[in-house]
Amino acid sequence: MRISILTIFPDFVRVVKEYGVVSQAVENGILEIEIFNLRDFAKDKHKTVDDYPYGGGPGMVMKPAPFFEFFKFYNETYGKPYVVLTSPQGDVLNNSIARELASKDHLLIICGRYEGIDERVMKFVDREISIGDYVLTGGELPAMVIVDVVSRFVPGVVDEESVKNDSFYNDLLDHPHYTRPRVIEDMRVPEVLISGNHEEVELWRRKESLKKTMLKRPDLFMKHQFDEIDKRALLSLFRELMADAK
Ligand code: 4GX
Repeated sequence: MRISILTIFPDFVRVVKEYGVVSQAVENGILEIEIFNLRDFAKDKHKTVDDYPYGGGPGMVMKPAPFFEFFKFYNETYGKPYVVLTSPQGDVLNNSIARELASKDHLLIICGRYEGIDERVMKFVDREISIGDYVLTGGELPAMVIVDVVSRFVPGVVDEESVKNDSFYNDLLDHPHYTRPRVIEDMRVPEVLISGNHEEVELWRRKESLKKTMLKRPDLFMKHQFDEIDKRALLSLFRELMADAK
C-alpha cells in the first residue's frame, strides 16, 4: 500500500515512518509512505500557501493554486489516489473507517492548516476525517494518527493474531496483560494464566474483557454480538457473583 501525505510541515510528519512496526513495514516494502511539501507547488516567488479570507474575518485560508498544481503533478505521476482531508468536520475516525481506508491501494492525506482550505479544493477530496471533537493547530497529527491506525490493518504490518486480540476488534475492550515476574511487591499474576489450561485462560480473558467493557464502556457492551464463549463467560461471572453474595 502507498500512503502519501501533503503538508506544509514535512519534517514534522516524517517521524511517523521512522519508528516501530510502521518503519519495519516500510523497510520490508509492505508500506510505501511518501511526504510532499505543499510549498514546493506554490509558483510565486515567495512560495505562498495561505491568503486572507474573502469576506473578511480572522485567520488565513490555504490557497487553492498549490493544490491544483500538486494534483496535476500527482495524478500524472501516480494515478488517482483516494484522497482524505483531515478536518474537524469529518467523520470521526474509528477501527471500521481505518479498515476501509486500509483497503485502498493508494491513499493521499491532505493536512489542513489555518482556518481551512479554499472550498474549490474539495473537488479532489473523497473523504473528510476527524480524529476527535477538539480543535488542533493543524492536520499533521491527525494524518500521523491515520497512517498509524491504517497501517495496522495492512496485511503483514502487525501479527494478525495481535490485531484480533486488540481492544475494539470485536467491540470489546482488551483483557489485562501480565508478564514476568510472577510476584512483584506482593502482587501476583492470576493463577489461571500460569495453569497452562488454554480453555480456562480463554474464558478468564473473555470474562475480564466483558467486565471491563460493561463498567467502562456500556455503549460498546450494548452493541456487542454475543458468541458462545461470551455466554459461557457471562454465566461463569454471574455464578461467581452469586457465590460471593452468599
Ligand atoms: N481532526 N484540525 C485541521 C484546519 C482545517 C479546518 C477545516 C480543513 C478544514 C482536526 C481534528 C482539527 C484543526 C485540523 C483545523 N482544515 N483535524 N485544521 N480534530 O482539529 O482532524
